[in-house]
Amino acid sequence: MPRTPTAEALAEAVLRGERRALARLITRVENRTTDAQDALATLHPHTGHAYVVGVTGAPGTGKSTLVNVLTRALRERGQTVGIIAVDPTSPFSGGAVLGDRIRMGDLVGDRGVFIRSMANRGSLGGLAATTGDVARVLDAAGFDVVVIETVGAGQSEVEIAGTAHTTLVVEAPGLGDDVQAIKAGILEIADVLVVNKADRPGVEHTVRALQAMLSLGHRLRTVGHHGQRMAVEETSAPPEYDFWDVPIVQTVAISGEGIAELVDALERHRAYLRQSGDWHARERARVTAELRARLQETLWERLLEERGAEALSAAVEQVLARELAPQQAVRALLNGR
Ligand SMILES: Nc1nc2c(ncn2[C@@H]2O[C@H](COP(=O)(O)OP(=O)(O)OP(=O)(O)O)[C@@H](O)[C@H]2O)c(=O)[nH]1
Ligand SMILES: [Mg+2]
Repeated sequence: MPRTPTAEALAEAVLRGERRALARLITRVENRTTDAQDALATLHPHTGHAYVVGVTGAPGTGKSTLVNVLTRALRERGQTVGIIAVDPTSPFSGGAVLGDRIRMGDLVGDRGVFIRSMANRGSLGGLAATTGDVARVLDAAGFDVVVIETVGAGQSEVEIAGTAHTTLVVEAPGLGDDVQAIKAGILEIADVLVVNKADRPGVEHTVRALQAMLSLGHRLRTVGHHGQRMAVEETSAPPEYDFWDVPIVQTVAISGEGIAELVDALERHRAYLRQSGDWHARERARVTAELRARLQETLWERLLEERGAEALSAAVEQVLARELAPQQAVRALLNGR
């Protein structure tokens, strides 16, 4: 391979299973180089096999430690695992890029595991898109499971959850706020709730609070699903696959306790997704959202390019001066007047 191979050549090498090419291609994808886009197109037909698991939660809940032991458990079951740790620096673990490497150190050297830390730079939308692209590269590289760790801090993990088939939301007792997830609306994206640090005091309290939240959410979902309140009282049991009851799994990541149960929960959710048709529904929703976001970005860029930034600021002035309504300004920009 030439010293500076094209992204296309790297993509071919990734498909042949070359690990160094994988790391190099991911760097280009992260930098969003033009030729990385072509490489992604080359890889696309080879994607769609990986099971993508999102792991999110408040800083310091033990996500990285959990991903480490989860990966080991998956390896014992013969699965290969690609890990993407997004923005792992938090005040809790203080520059955890290194920390994560050390903690995940025992996985280094295993060809069935690939770990990549990604800095949270640029816009959140850009981050979600890049994370999705990197996940796709790992998928094409043949990893059975792709794990994406994000720090629960708002919009980003909701967007990144859109990339995952299954989202784990990690809680821990005694973080000050009883159940931090509630505020961030993070519970809504949880397929499996993990109460980690189950060795710590207050774990029962956290579990009870989550149970209460879940039963509330369950009722709301049922109402939403049938479109009327009456339906809550409905007695006819739905077919088994029709409904996913979000399980709460207690773990102690530092000792590995509860990890077998967590792997079981993942496998049950994966089977549920397949049987219910949710797997395809989620992929369709994800692709729809992605095309929409990419179209918006492309059309916006094209408009700026064709009309120039001045035309846009001129339109802003006209709206401010009440010469044009915003609707008229948009029409004028689109029509090139
Ligand atoms: N007691 C106890 N400590 C744990 C457990 N799991 C993780 N920890 C510790 O909690 C601290 C934070 O763990 P991390 O795995 O870095 O947590 P994180 O959620 O990845 O942190 P950020 O990526 O910074 O948000 C570390 O000191 C871990 O050793 C657990 O089950 N019990
Ligand atoms: Mg971490």
